[in-house]
Amino acid sequence: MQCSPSLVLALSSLLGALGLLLLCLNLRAPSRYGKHQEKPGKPWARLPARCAWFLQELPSFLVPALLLALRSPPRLEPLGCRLLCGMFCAHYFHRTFIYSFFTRGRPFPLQILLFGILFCIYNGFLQGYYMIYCAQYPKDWFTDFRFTSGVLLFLFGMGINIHSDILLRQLRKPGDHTYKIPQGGLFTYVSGANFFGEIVEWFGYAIATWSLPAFAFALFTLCFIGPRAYHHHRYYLSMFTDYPKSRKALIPFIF
Ligand code: NDX
Repeated sequence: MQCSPSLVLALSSLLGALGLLLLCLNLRAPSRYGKHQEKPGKPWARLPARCAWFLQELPSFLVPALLLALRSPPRLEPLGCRLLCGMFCAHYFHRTFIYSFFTRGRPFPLQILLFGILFCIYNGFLQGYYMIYCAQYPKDWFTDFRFTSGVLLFLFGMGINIHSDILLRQLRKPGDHTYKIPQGGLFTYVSGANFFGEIVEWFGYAIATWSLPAFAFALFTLCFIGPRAYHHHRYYLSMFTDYPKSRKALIPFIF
C-alpha cells in the first residue's frame, strides 16, 4: 500500500466536518443513548450494553491492528507504527476488552450501535493508514517538545477518563440502571469528568503525533462529547435538587 496524501486530506476533512455537524445537532438534542434515551424502545431494537460497547469499539482496535499486521514495504514509518500501537491501539484495547466487559450501562439502541460501528471502522482505518504509511518523523522526535508534552497530556487524560468511568460504574450494583450523583475524582469539579479526560487524551495524541487525522479526531471528540457533558449537567440539575451548585459541566471552574 502506498500513502495517498489526498485520501488522508479528504478523510480527515470529512471527520472534522462530521464533528461540526454533530456539534450543531447535539447542541439542540443529545445522542439518544444512556440517560438521554427517550423511551426504552422495543427489546429487539436494543443490545445489552456490554455486547454493544464491545462490538462498537472493536473495529477501532482491529482495523489499525490488521493494517499493522498486513503492512508491506516500501513506505513504512516505524515510529508512526510504535506511536499507533502505544497510544491509539492501547486506548481501544482498554475500551474494547476491559471497559466493555465491566460496564453496567443500560441496553444500547441498535441503530446508534450500527452508526457507531461504521464510525469506528472509518476512524480506525484513517488513523492506522496515516500512521503506518504516511507519517514521517525525524530521528530525534522523541526529544521534541510536541512529543513529550503530547504523551504526558495523553496519559493524564487517559488516567482521568479511566478513573472517572470506574467511579460511574461503582454508583451501581449489577442489574441496577438508576442514576445517582457522581462523587469523587474530577467529578468534584465537573459533571462530565470522563468526557474531559477523553478530550484531553485525544488532543495529547494529536500533539504527540502532530498529524492531521489525529487533530481531526480530537476535534470530533470535542464536538461529540463536549455537548454530551453539557446535557448530562442539565439532566443532573433537573433531577437532583441537592446537586452541587459549584460543579461545572465540562471544564473545571470555567464551563
Ligand atoms: N461511542 C465515541 N450520527 C459513540 C457511540 C455513538 O466511543 O454519526 C463516539 C464512542 C456514536 C458516536 C461514538 C459517534 C457519532 C455517532 C454516534 C451515534 C450517532 C452518531 C455515530 C462512536 C452519528 C449521525 C449519523 C446523525 C451523523 O445507563 P447508562 O448507559 O447511562 O450508564 C452509564 C453510566 N452512568 C451512570 N451510572 C449511574 N449514575 C450516573 N449518574 C451515571 N452517569 C452515567 O456510566 C454508562 O454505563 C457509563 C458512562 O456513561 P456516560 O454517558 O458518561 O458515557 P458514554 O457516552 O456512555 O461514553 C462511555 C465512554 C466514555 O469514557 C467516553 O469518554 C467514551 O466512551 N466516548 C464516548 C463517545 C465517543 C467518544 C468516546 C469519542 O468520540 N472519543
